[in-house]
Amino acid sequence: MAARERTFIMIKPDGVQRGLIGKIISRFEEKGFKLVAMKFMQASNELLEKHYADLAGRPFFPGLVRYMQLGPVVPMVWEGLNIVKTGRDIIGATNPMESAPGTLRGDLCIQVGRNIIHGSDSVPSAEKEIGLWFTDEELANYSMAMDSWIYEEN
Ligand code: DAT
Ligand code: MG
Repeated sequence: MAARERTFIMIKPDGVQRGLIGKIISRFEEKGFKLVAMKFMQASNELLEKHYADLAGRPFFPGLVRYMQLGPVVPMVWEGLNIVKTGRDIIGATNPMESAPGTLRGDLCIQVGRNIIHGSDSVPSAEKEIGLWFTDEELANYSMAMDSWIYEEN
């Protein structure tokens, strides 16, 4: 059976403006992960301050919150086996100058303050972030017909 681990992935305003929504979503879709929820929205200051609360003391924090409000974002919930770690691997290192080629950041952006995408860094942060951006009713409950071709049967 498919694992139920979930992660919070968000296309940032630069990813939206640069026309990368489809390409980014395709990477997760083609891998075999399941889309559970998605929105297209302008994020508020309050929501972003909660989302990045652990970085509140950092010098780049005000600029980060400003950047995340430059335009709409695409918050999403994705599900699959080991998805938190695998999602981070697909995204690449925080600073695109250190992100490996083949990762989204390694291939599609150049600077840390315009790094196009967010992904949760642990299962507890994924749970916190999913709760901040989505209500329980917004998380779709369905099974993917392809699952038995993606996951080994138990
Ligand atoms: P990640 O997004 O890889 O989880 P993070 O949680 O440490 O990285 O930081 C959140 C975002 O803050 C990151 O995507 C870009 C910004 N950021 C992090 N470190 C930064 C720095 N040294 N200068 C400017 N922006 C930074
Ligand atoms: Mg982070």
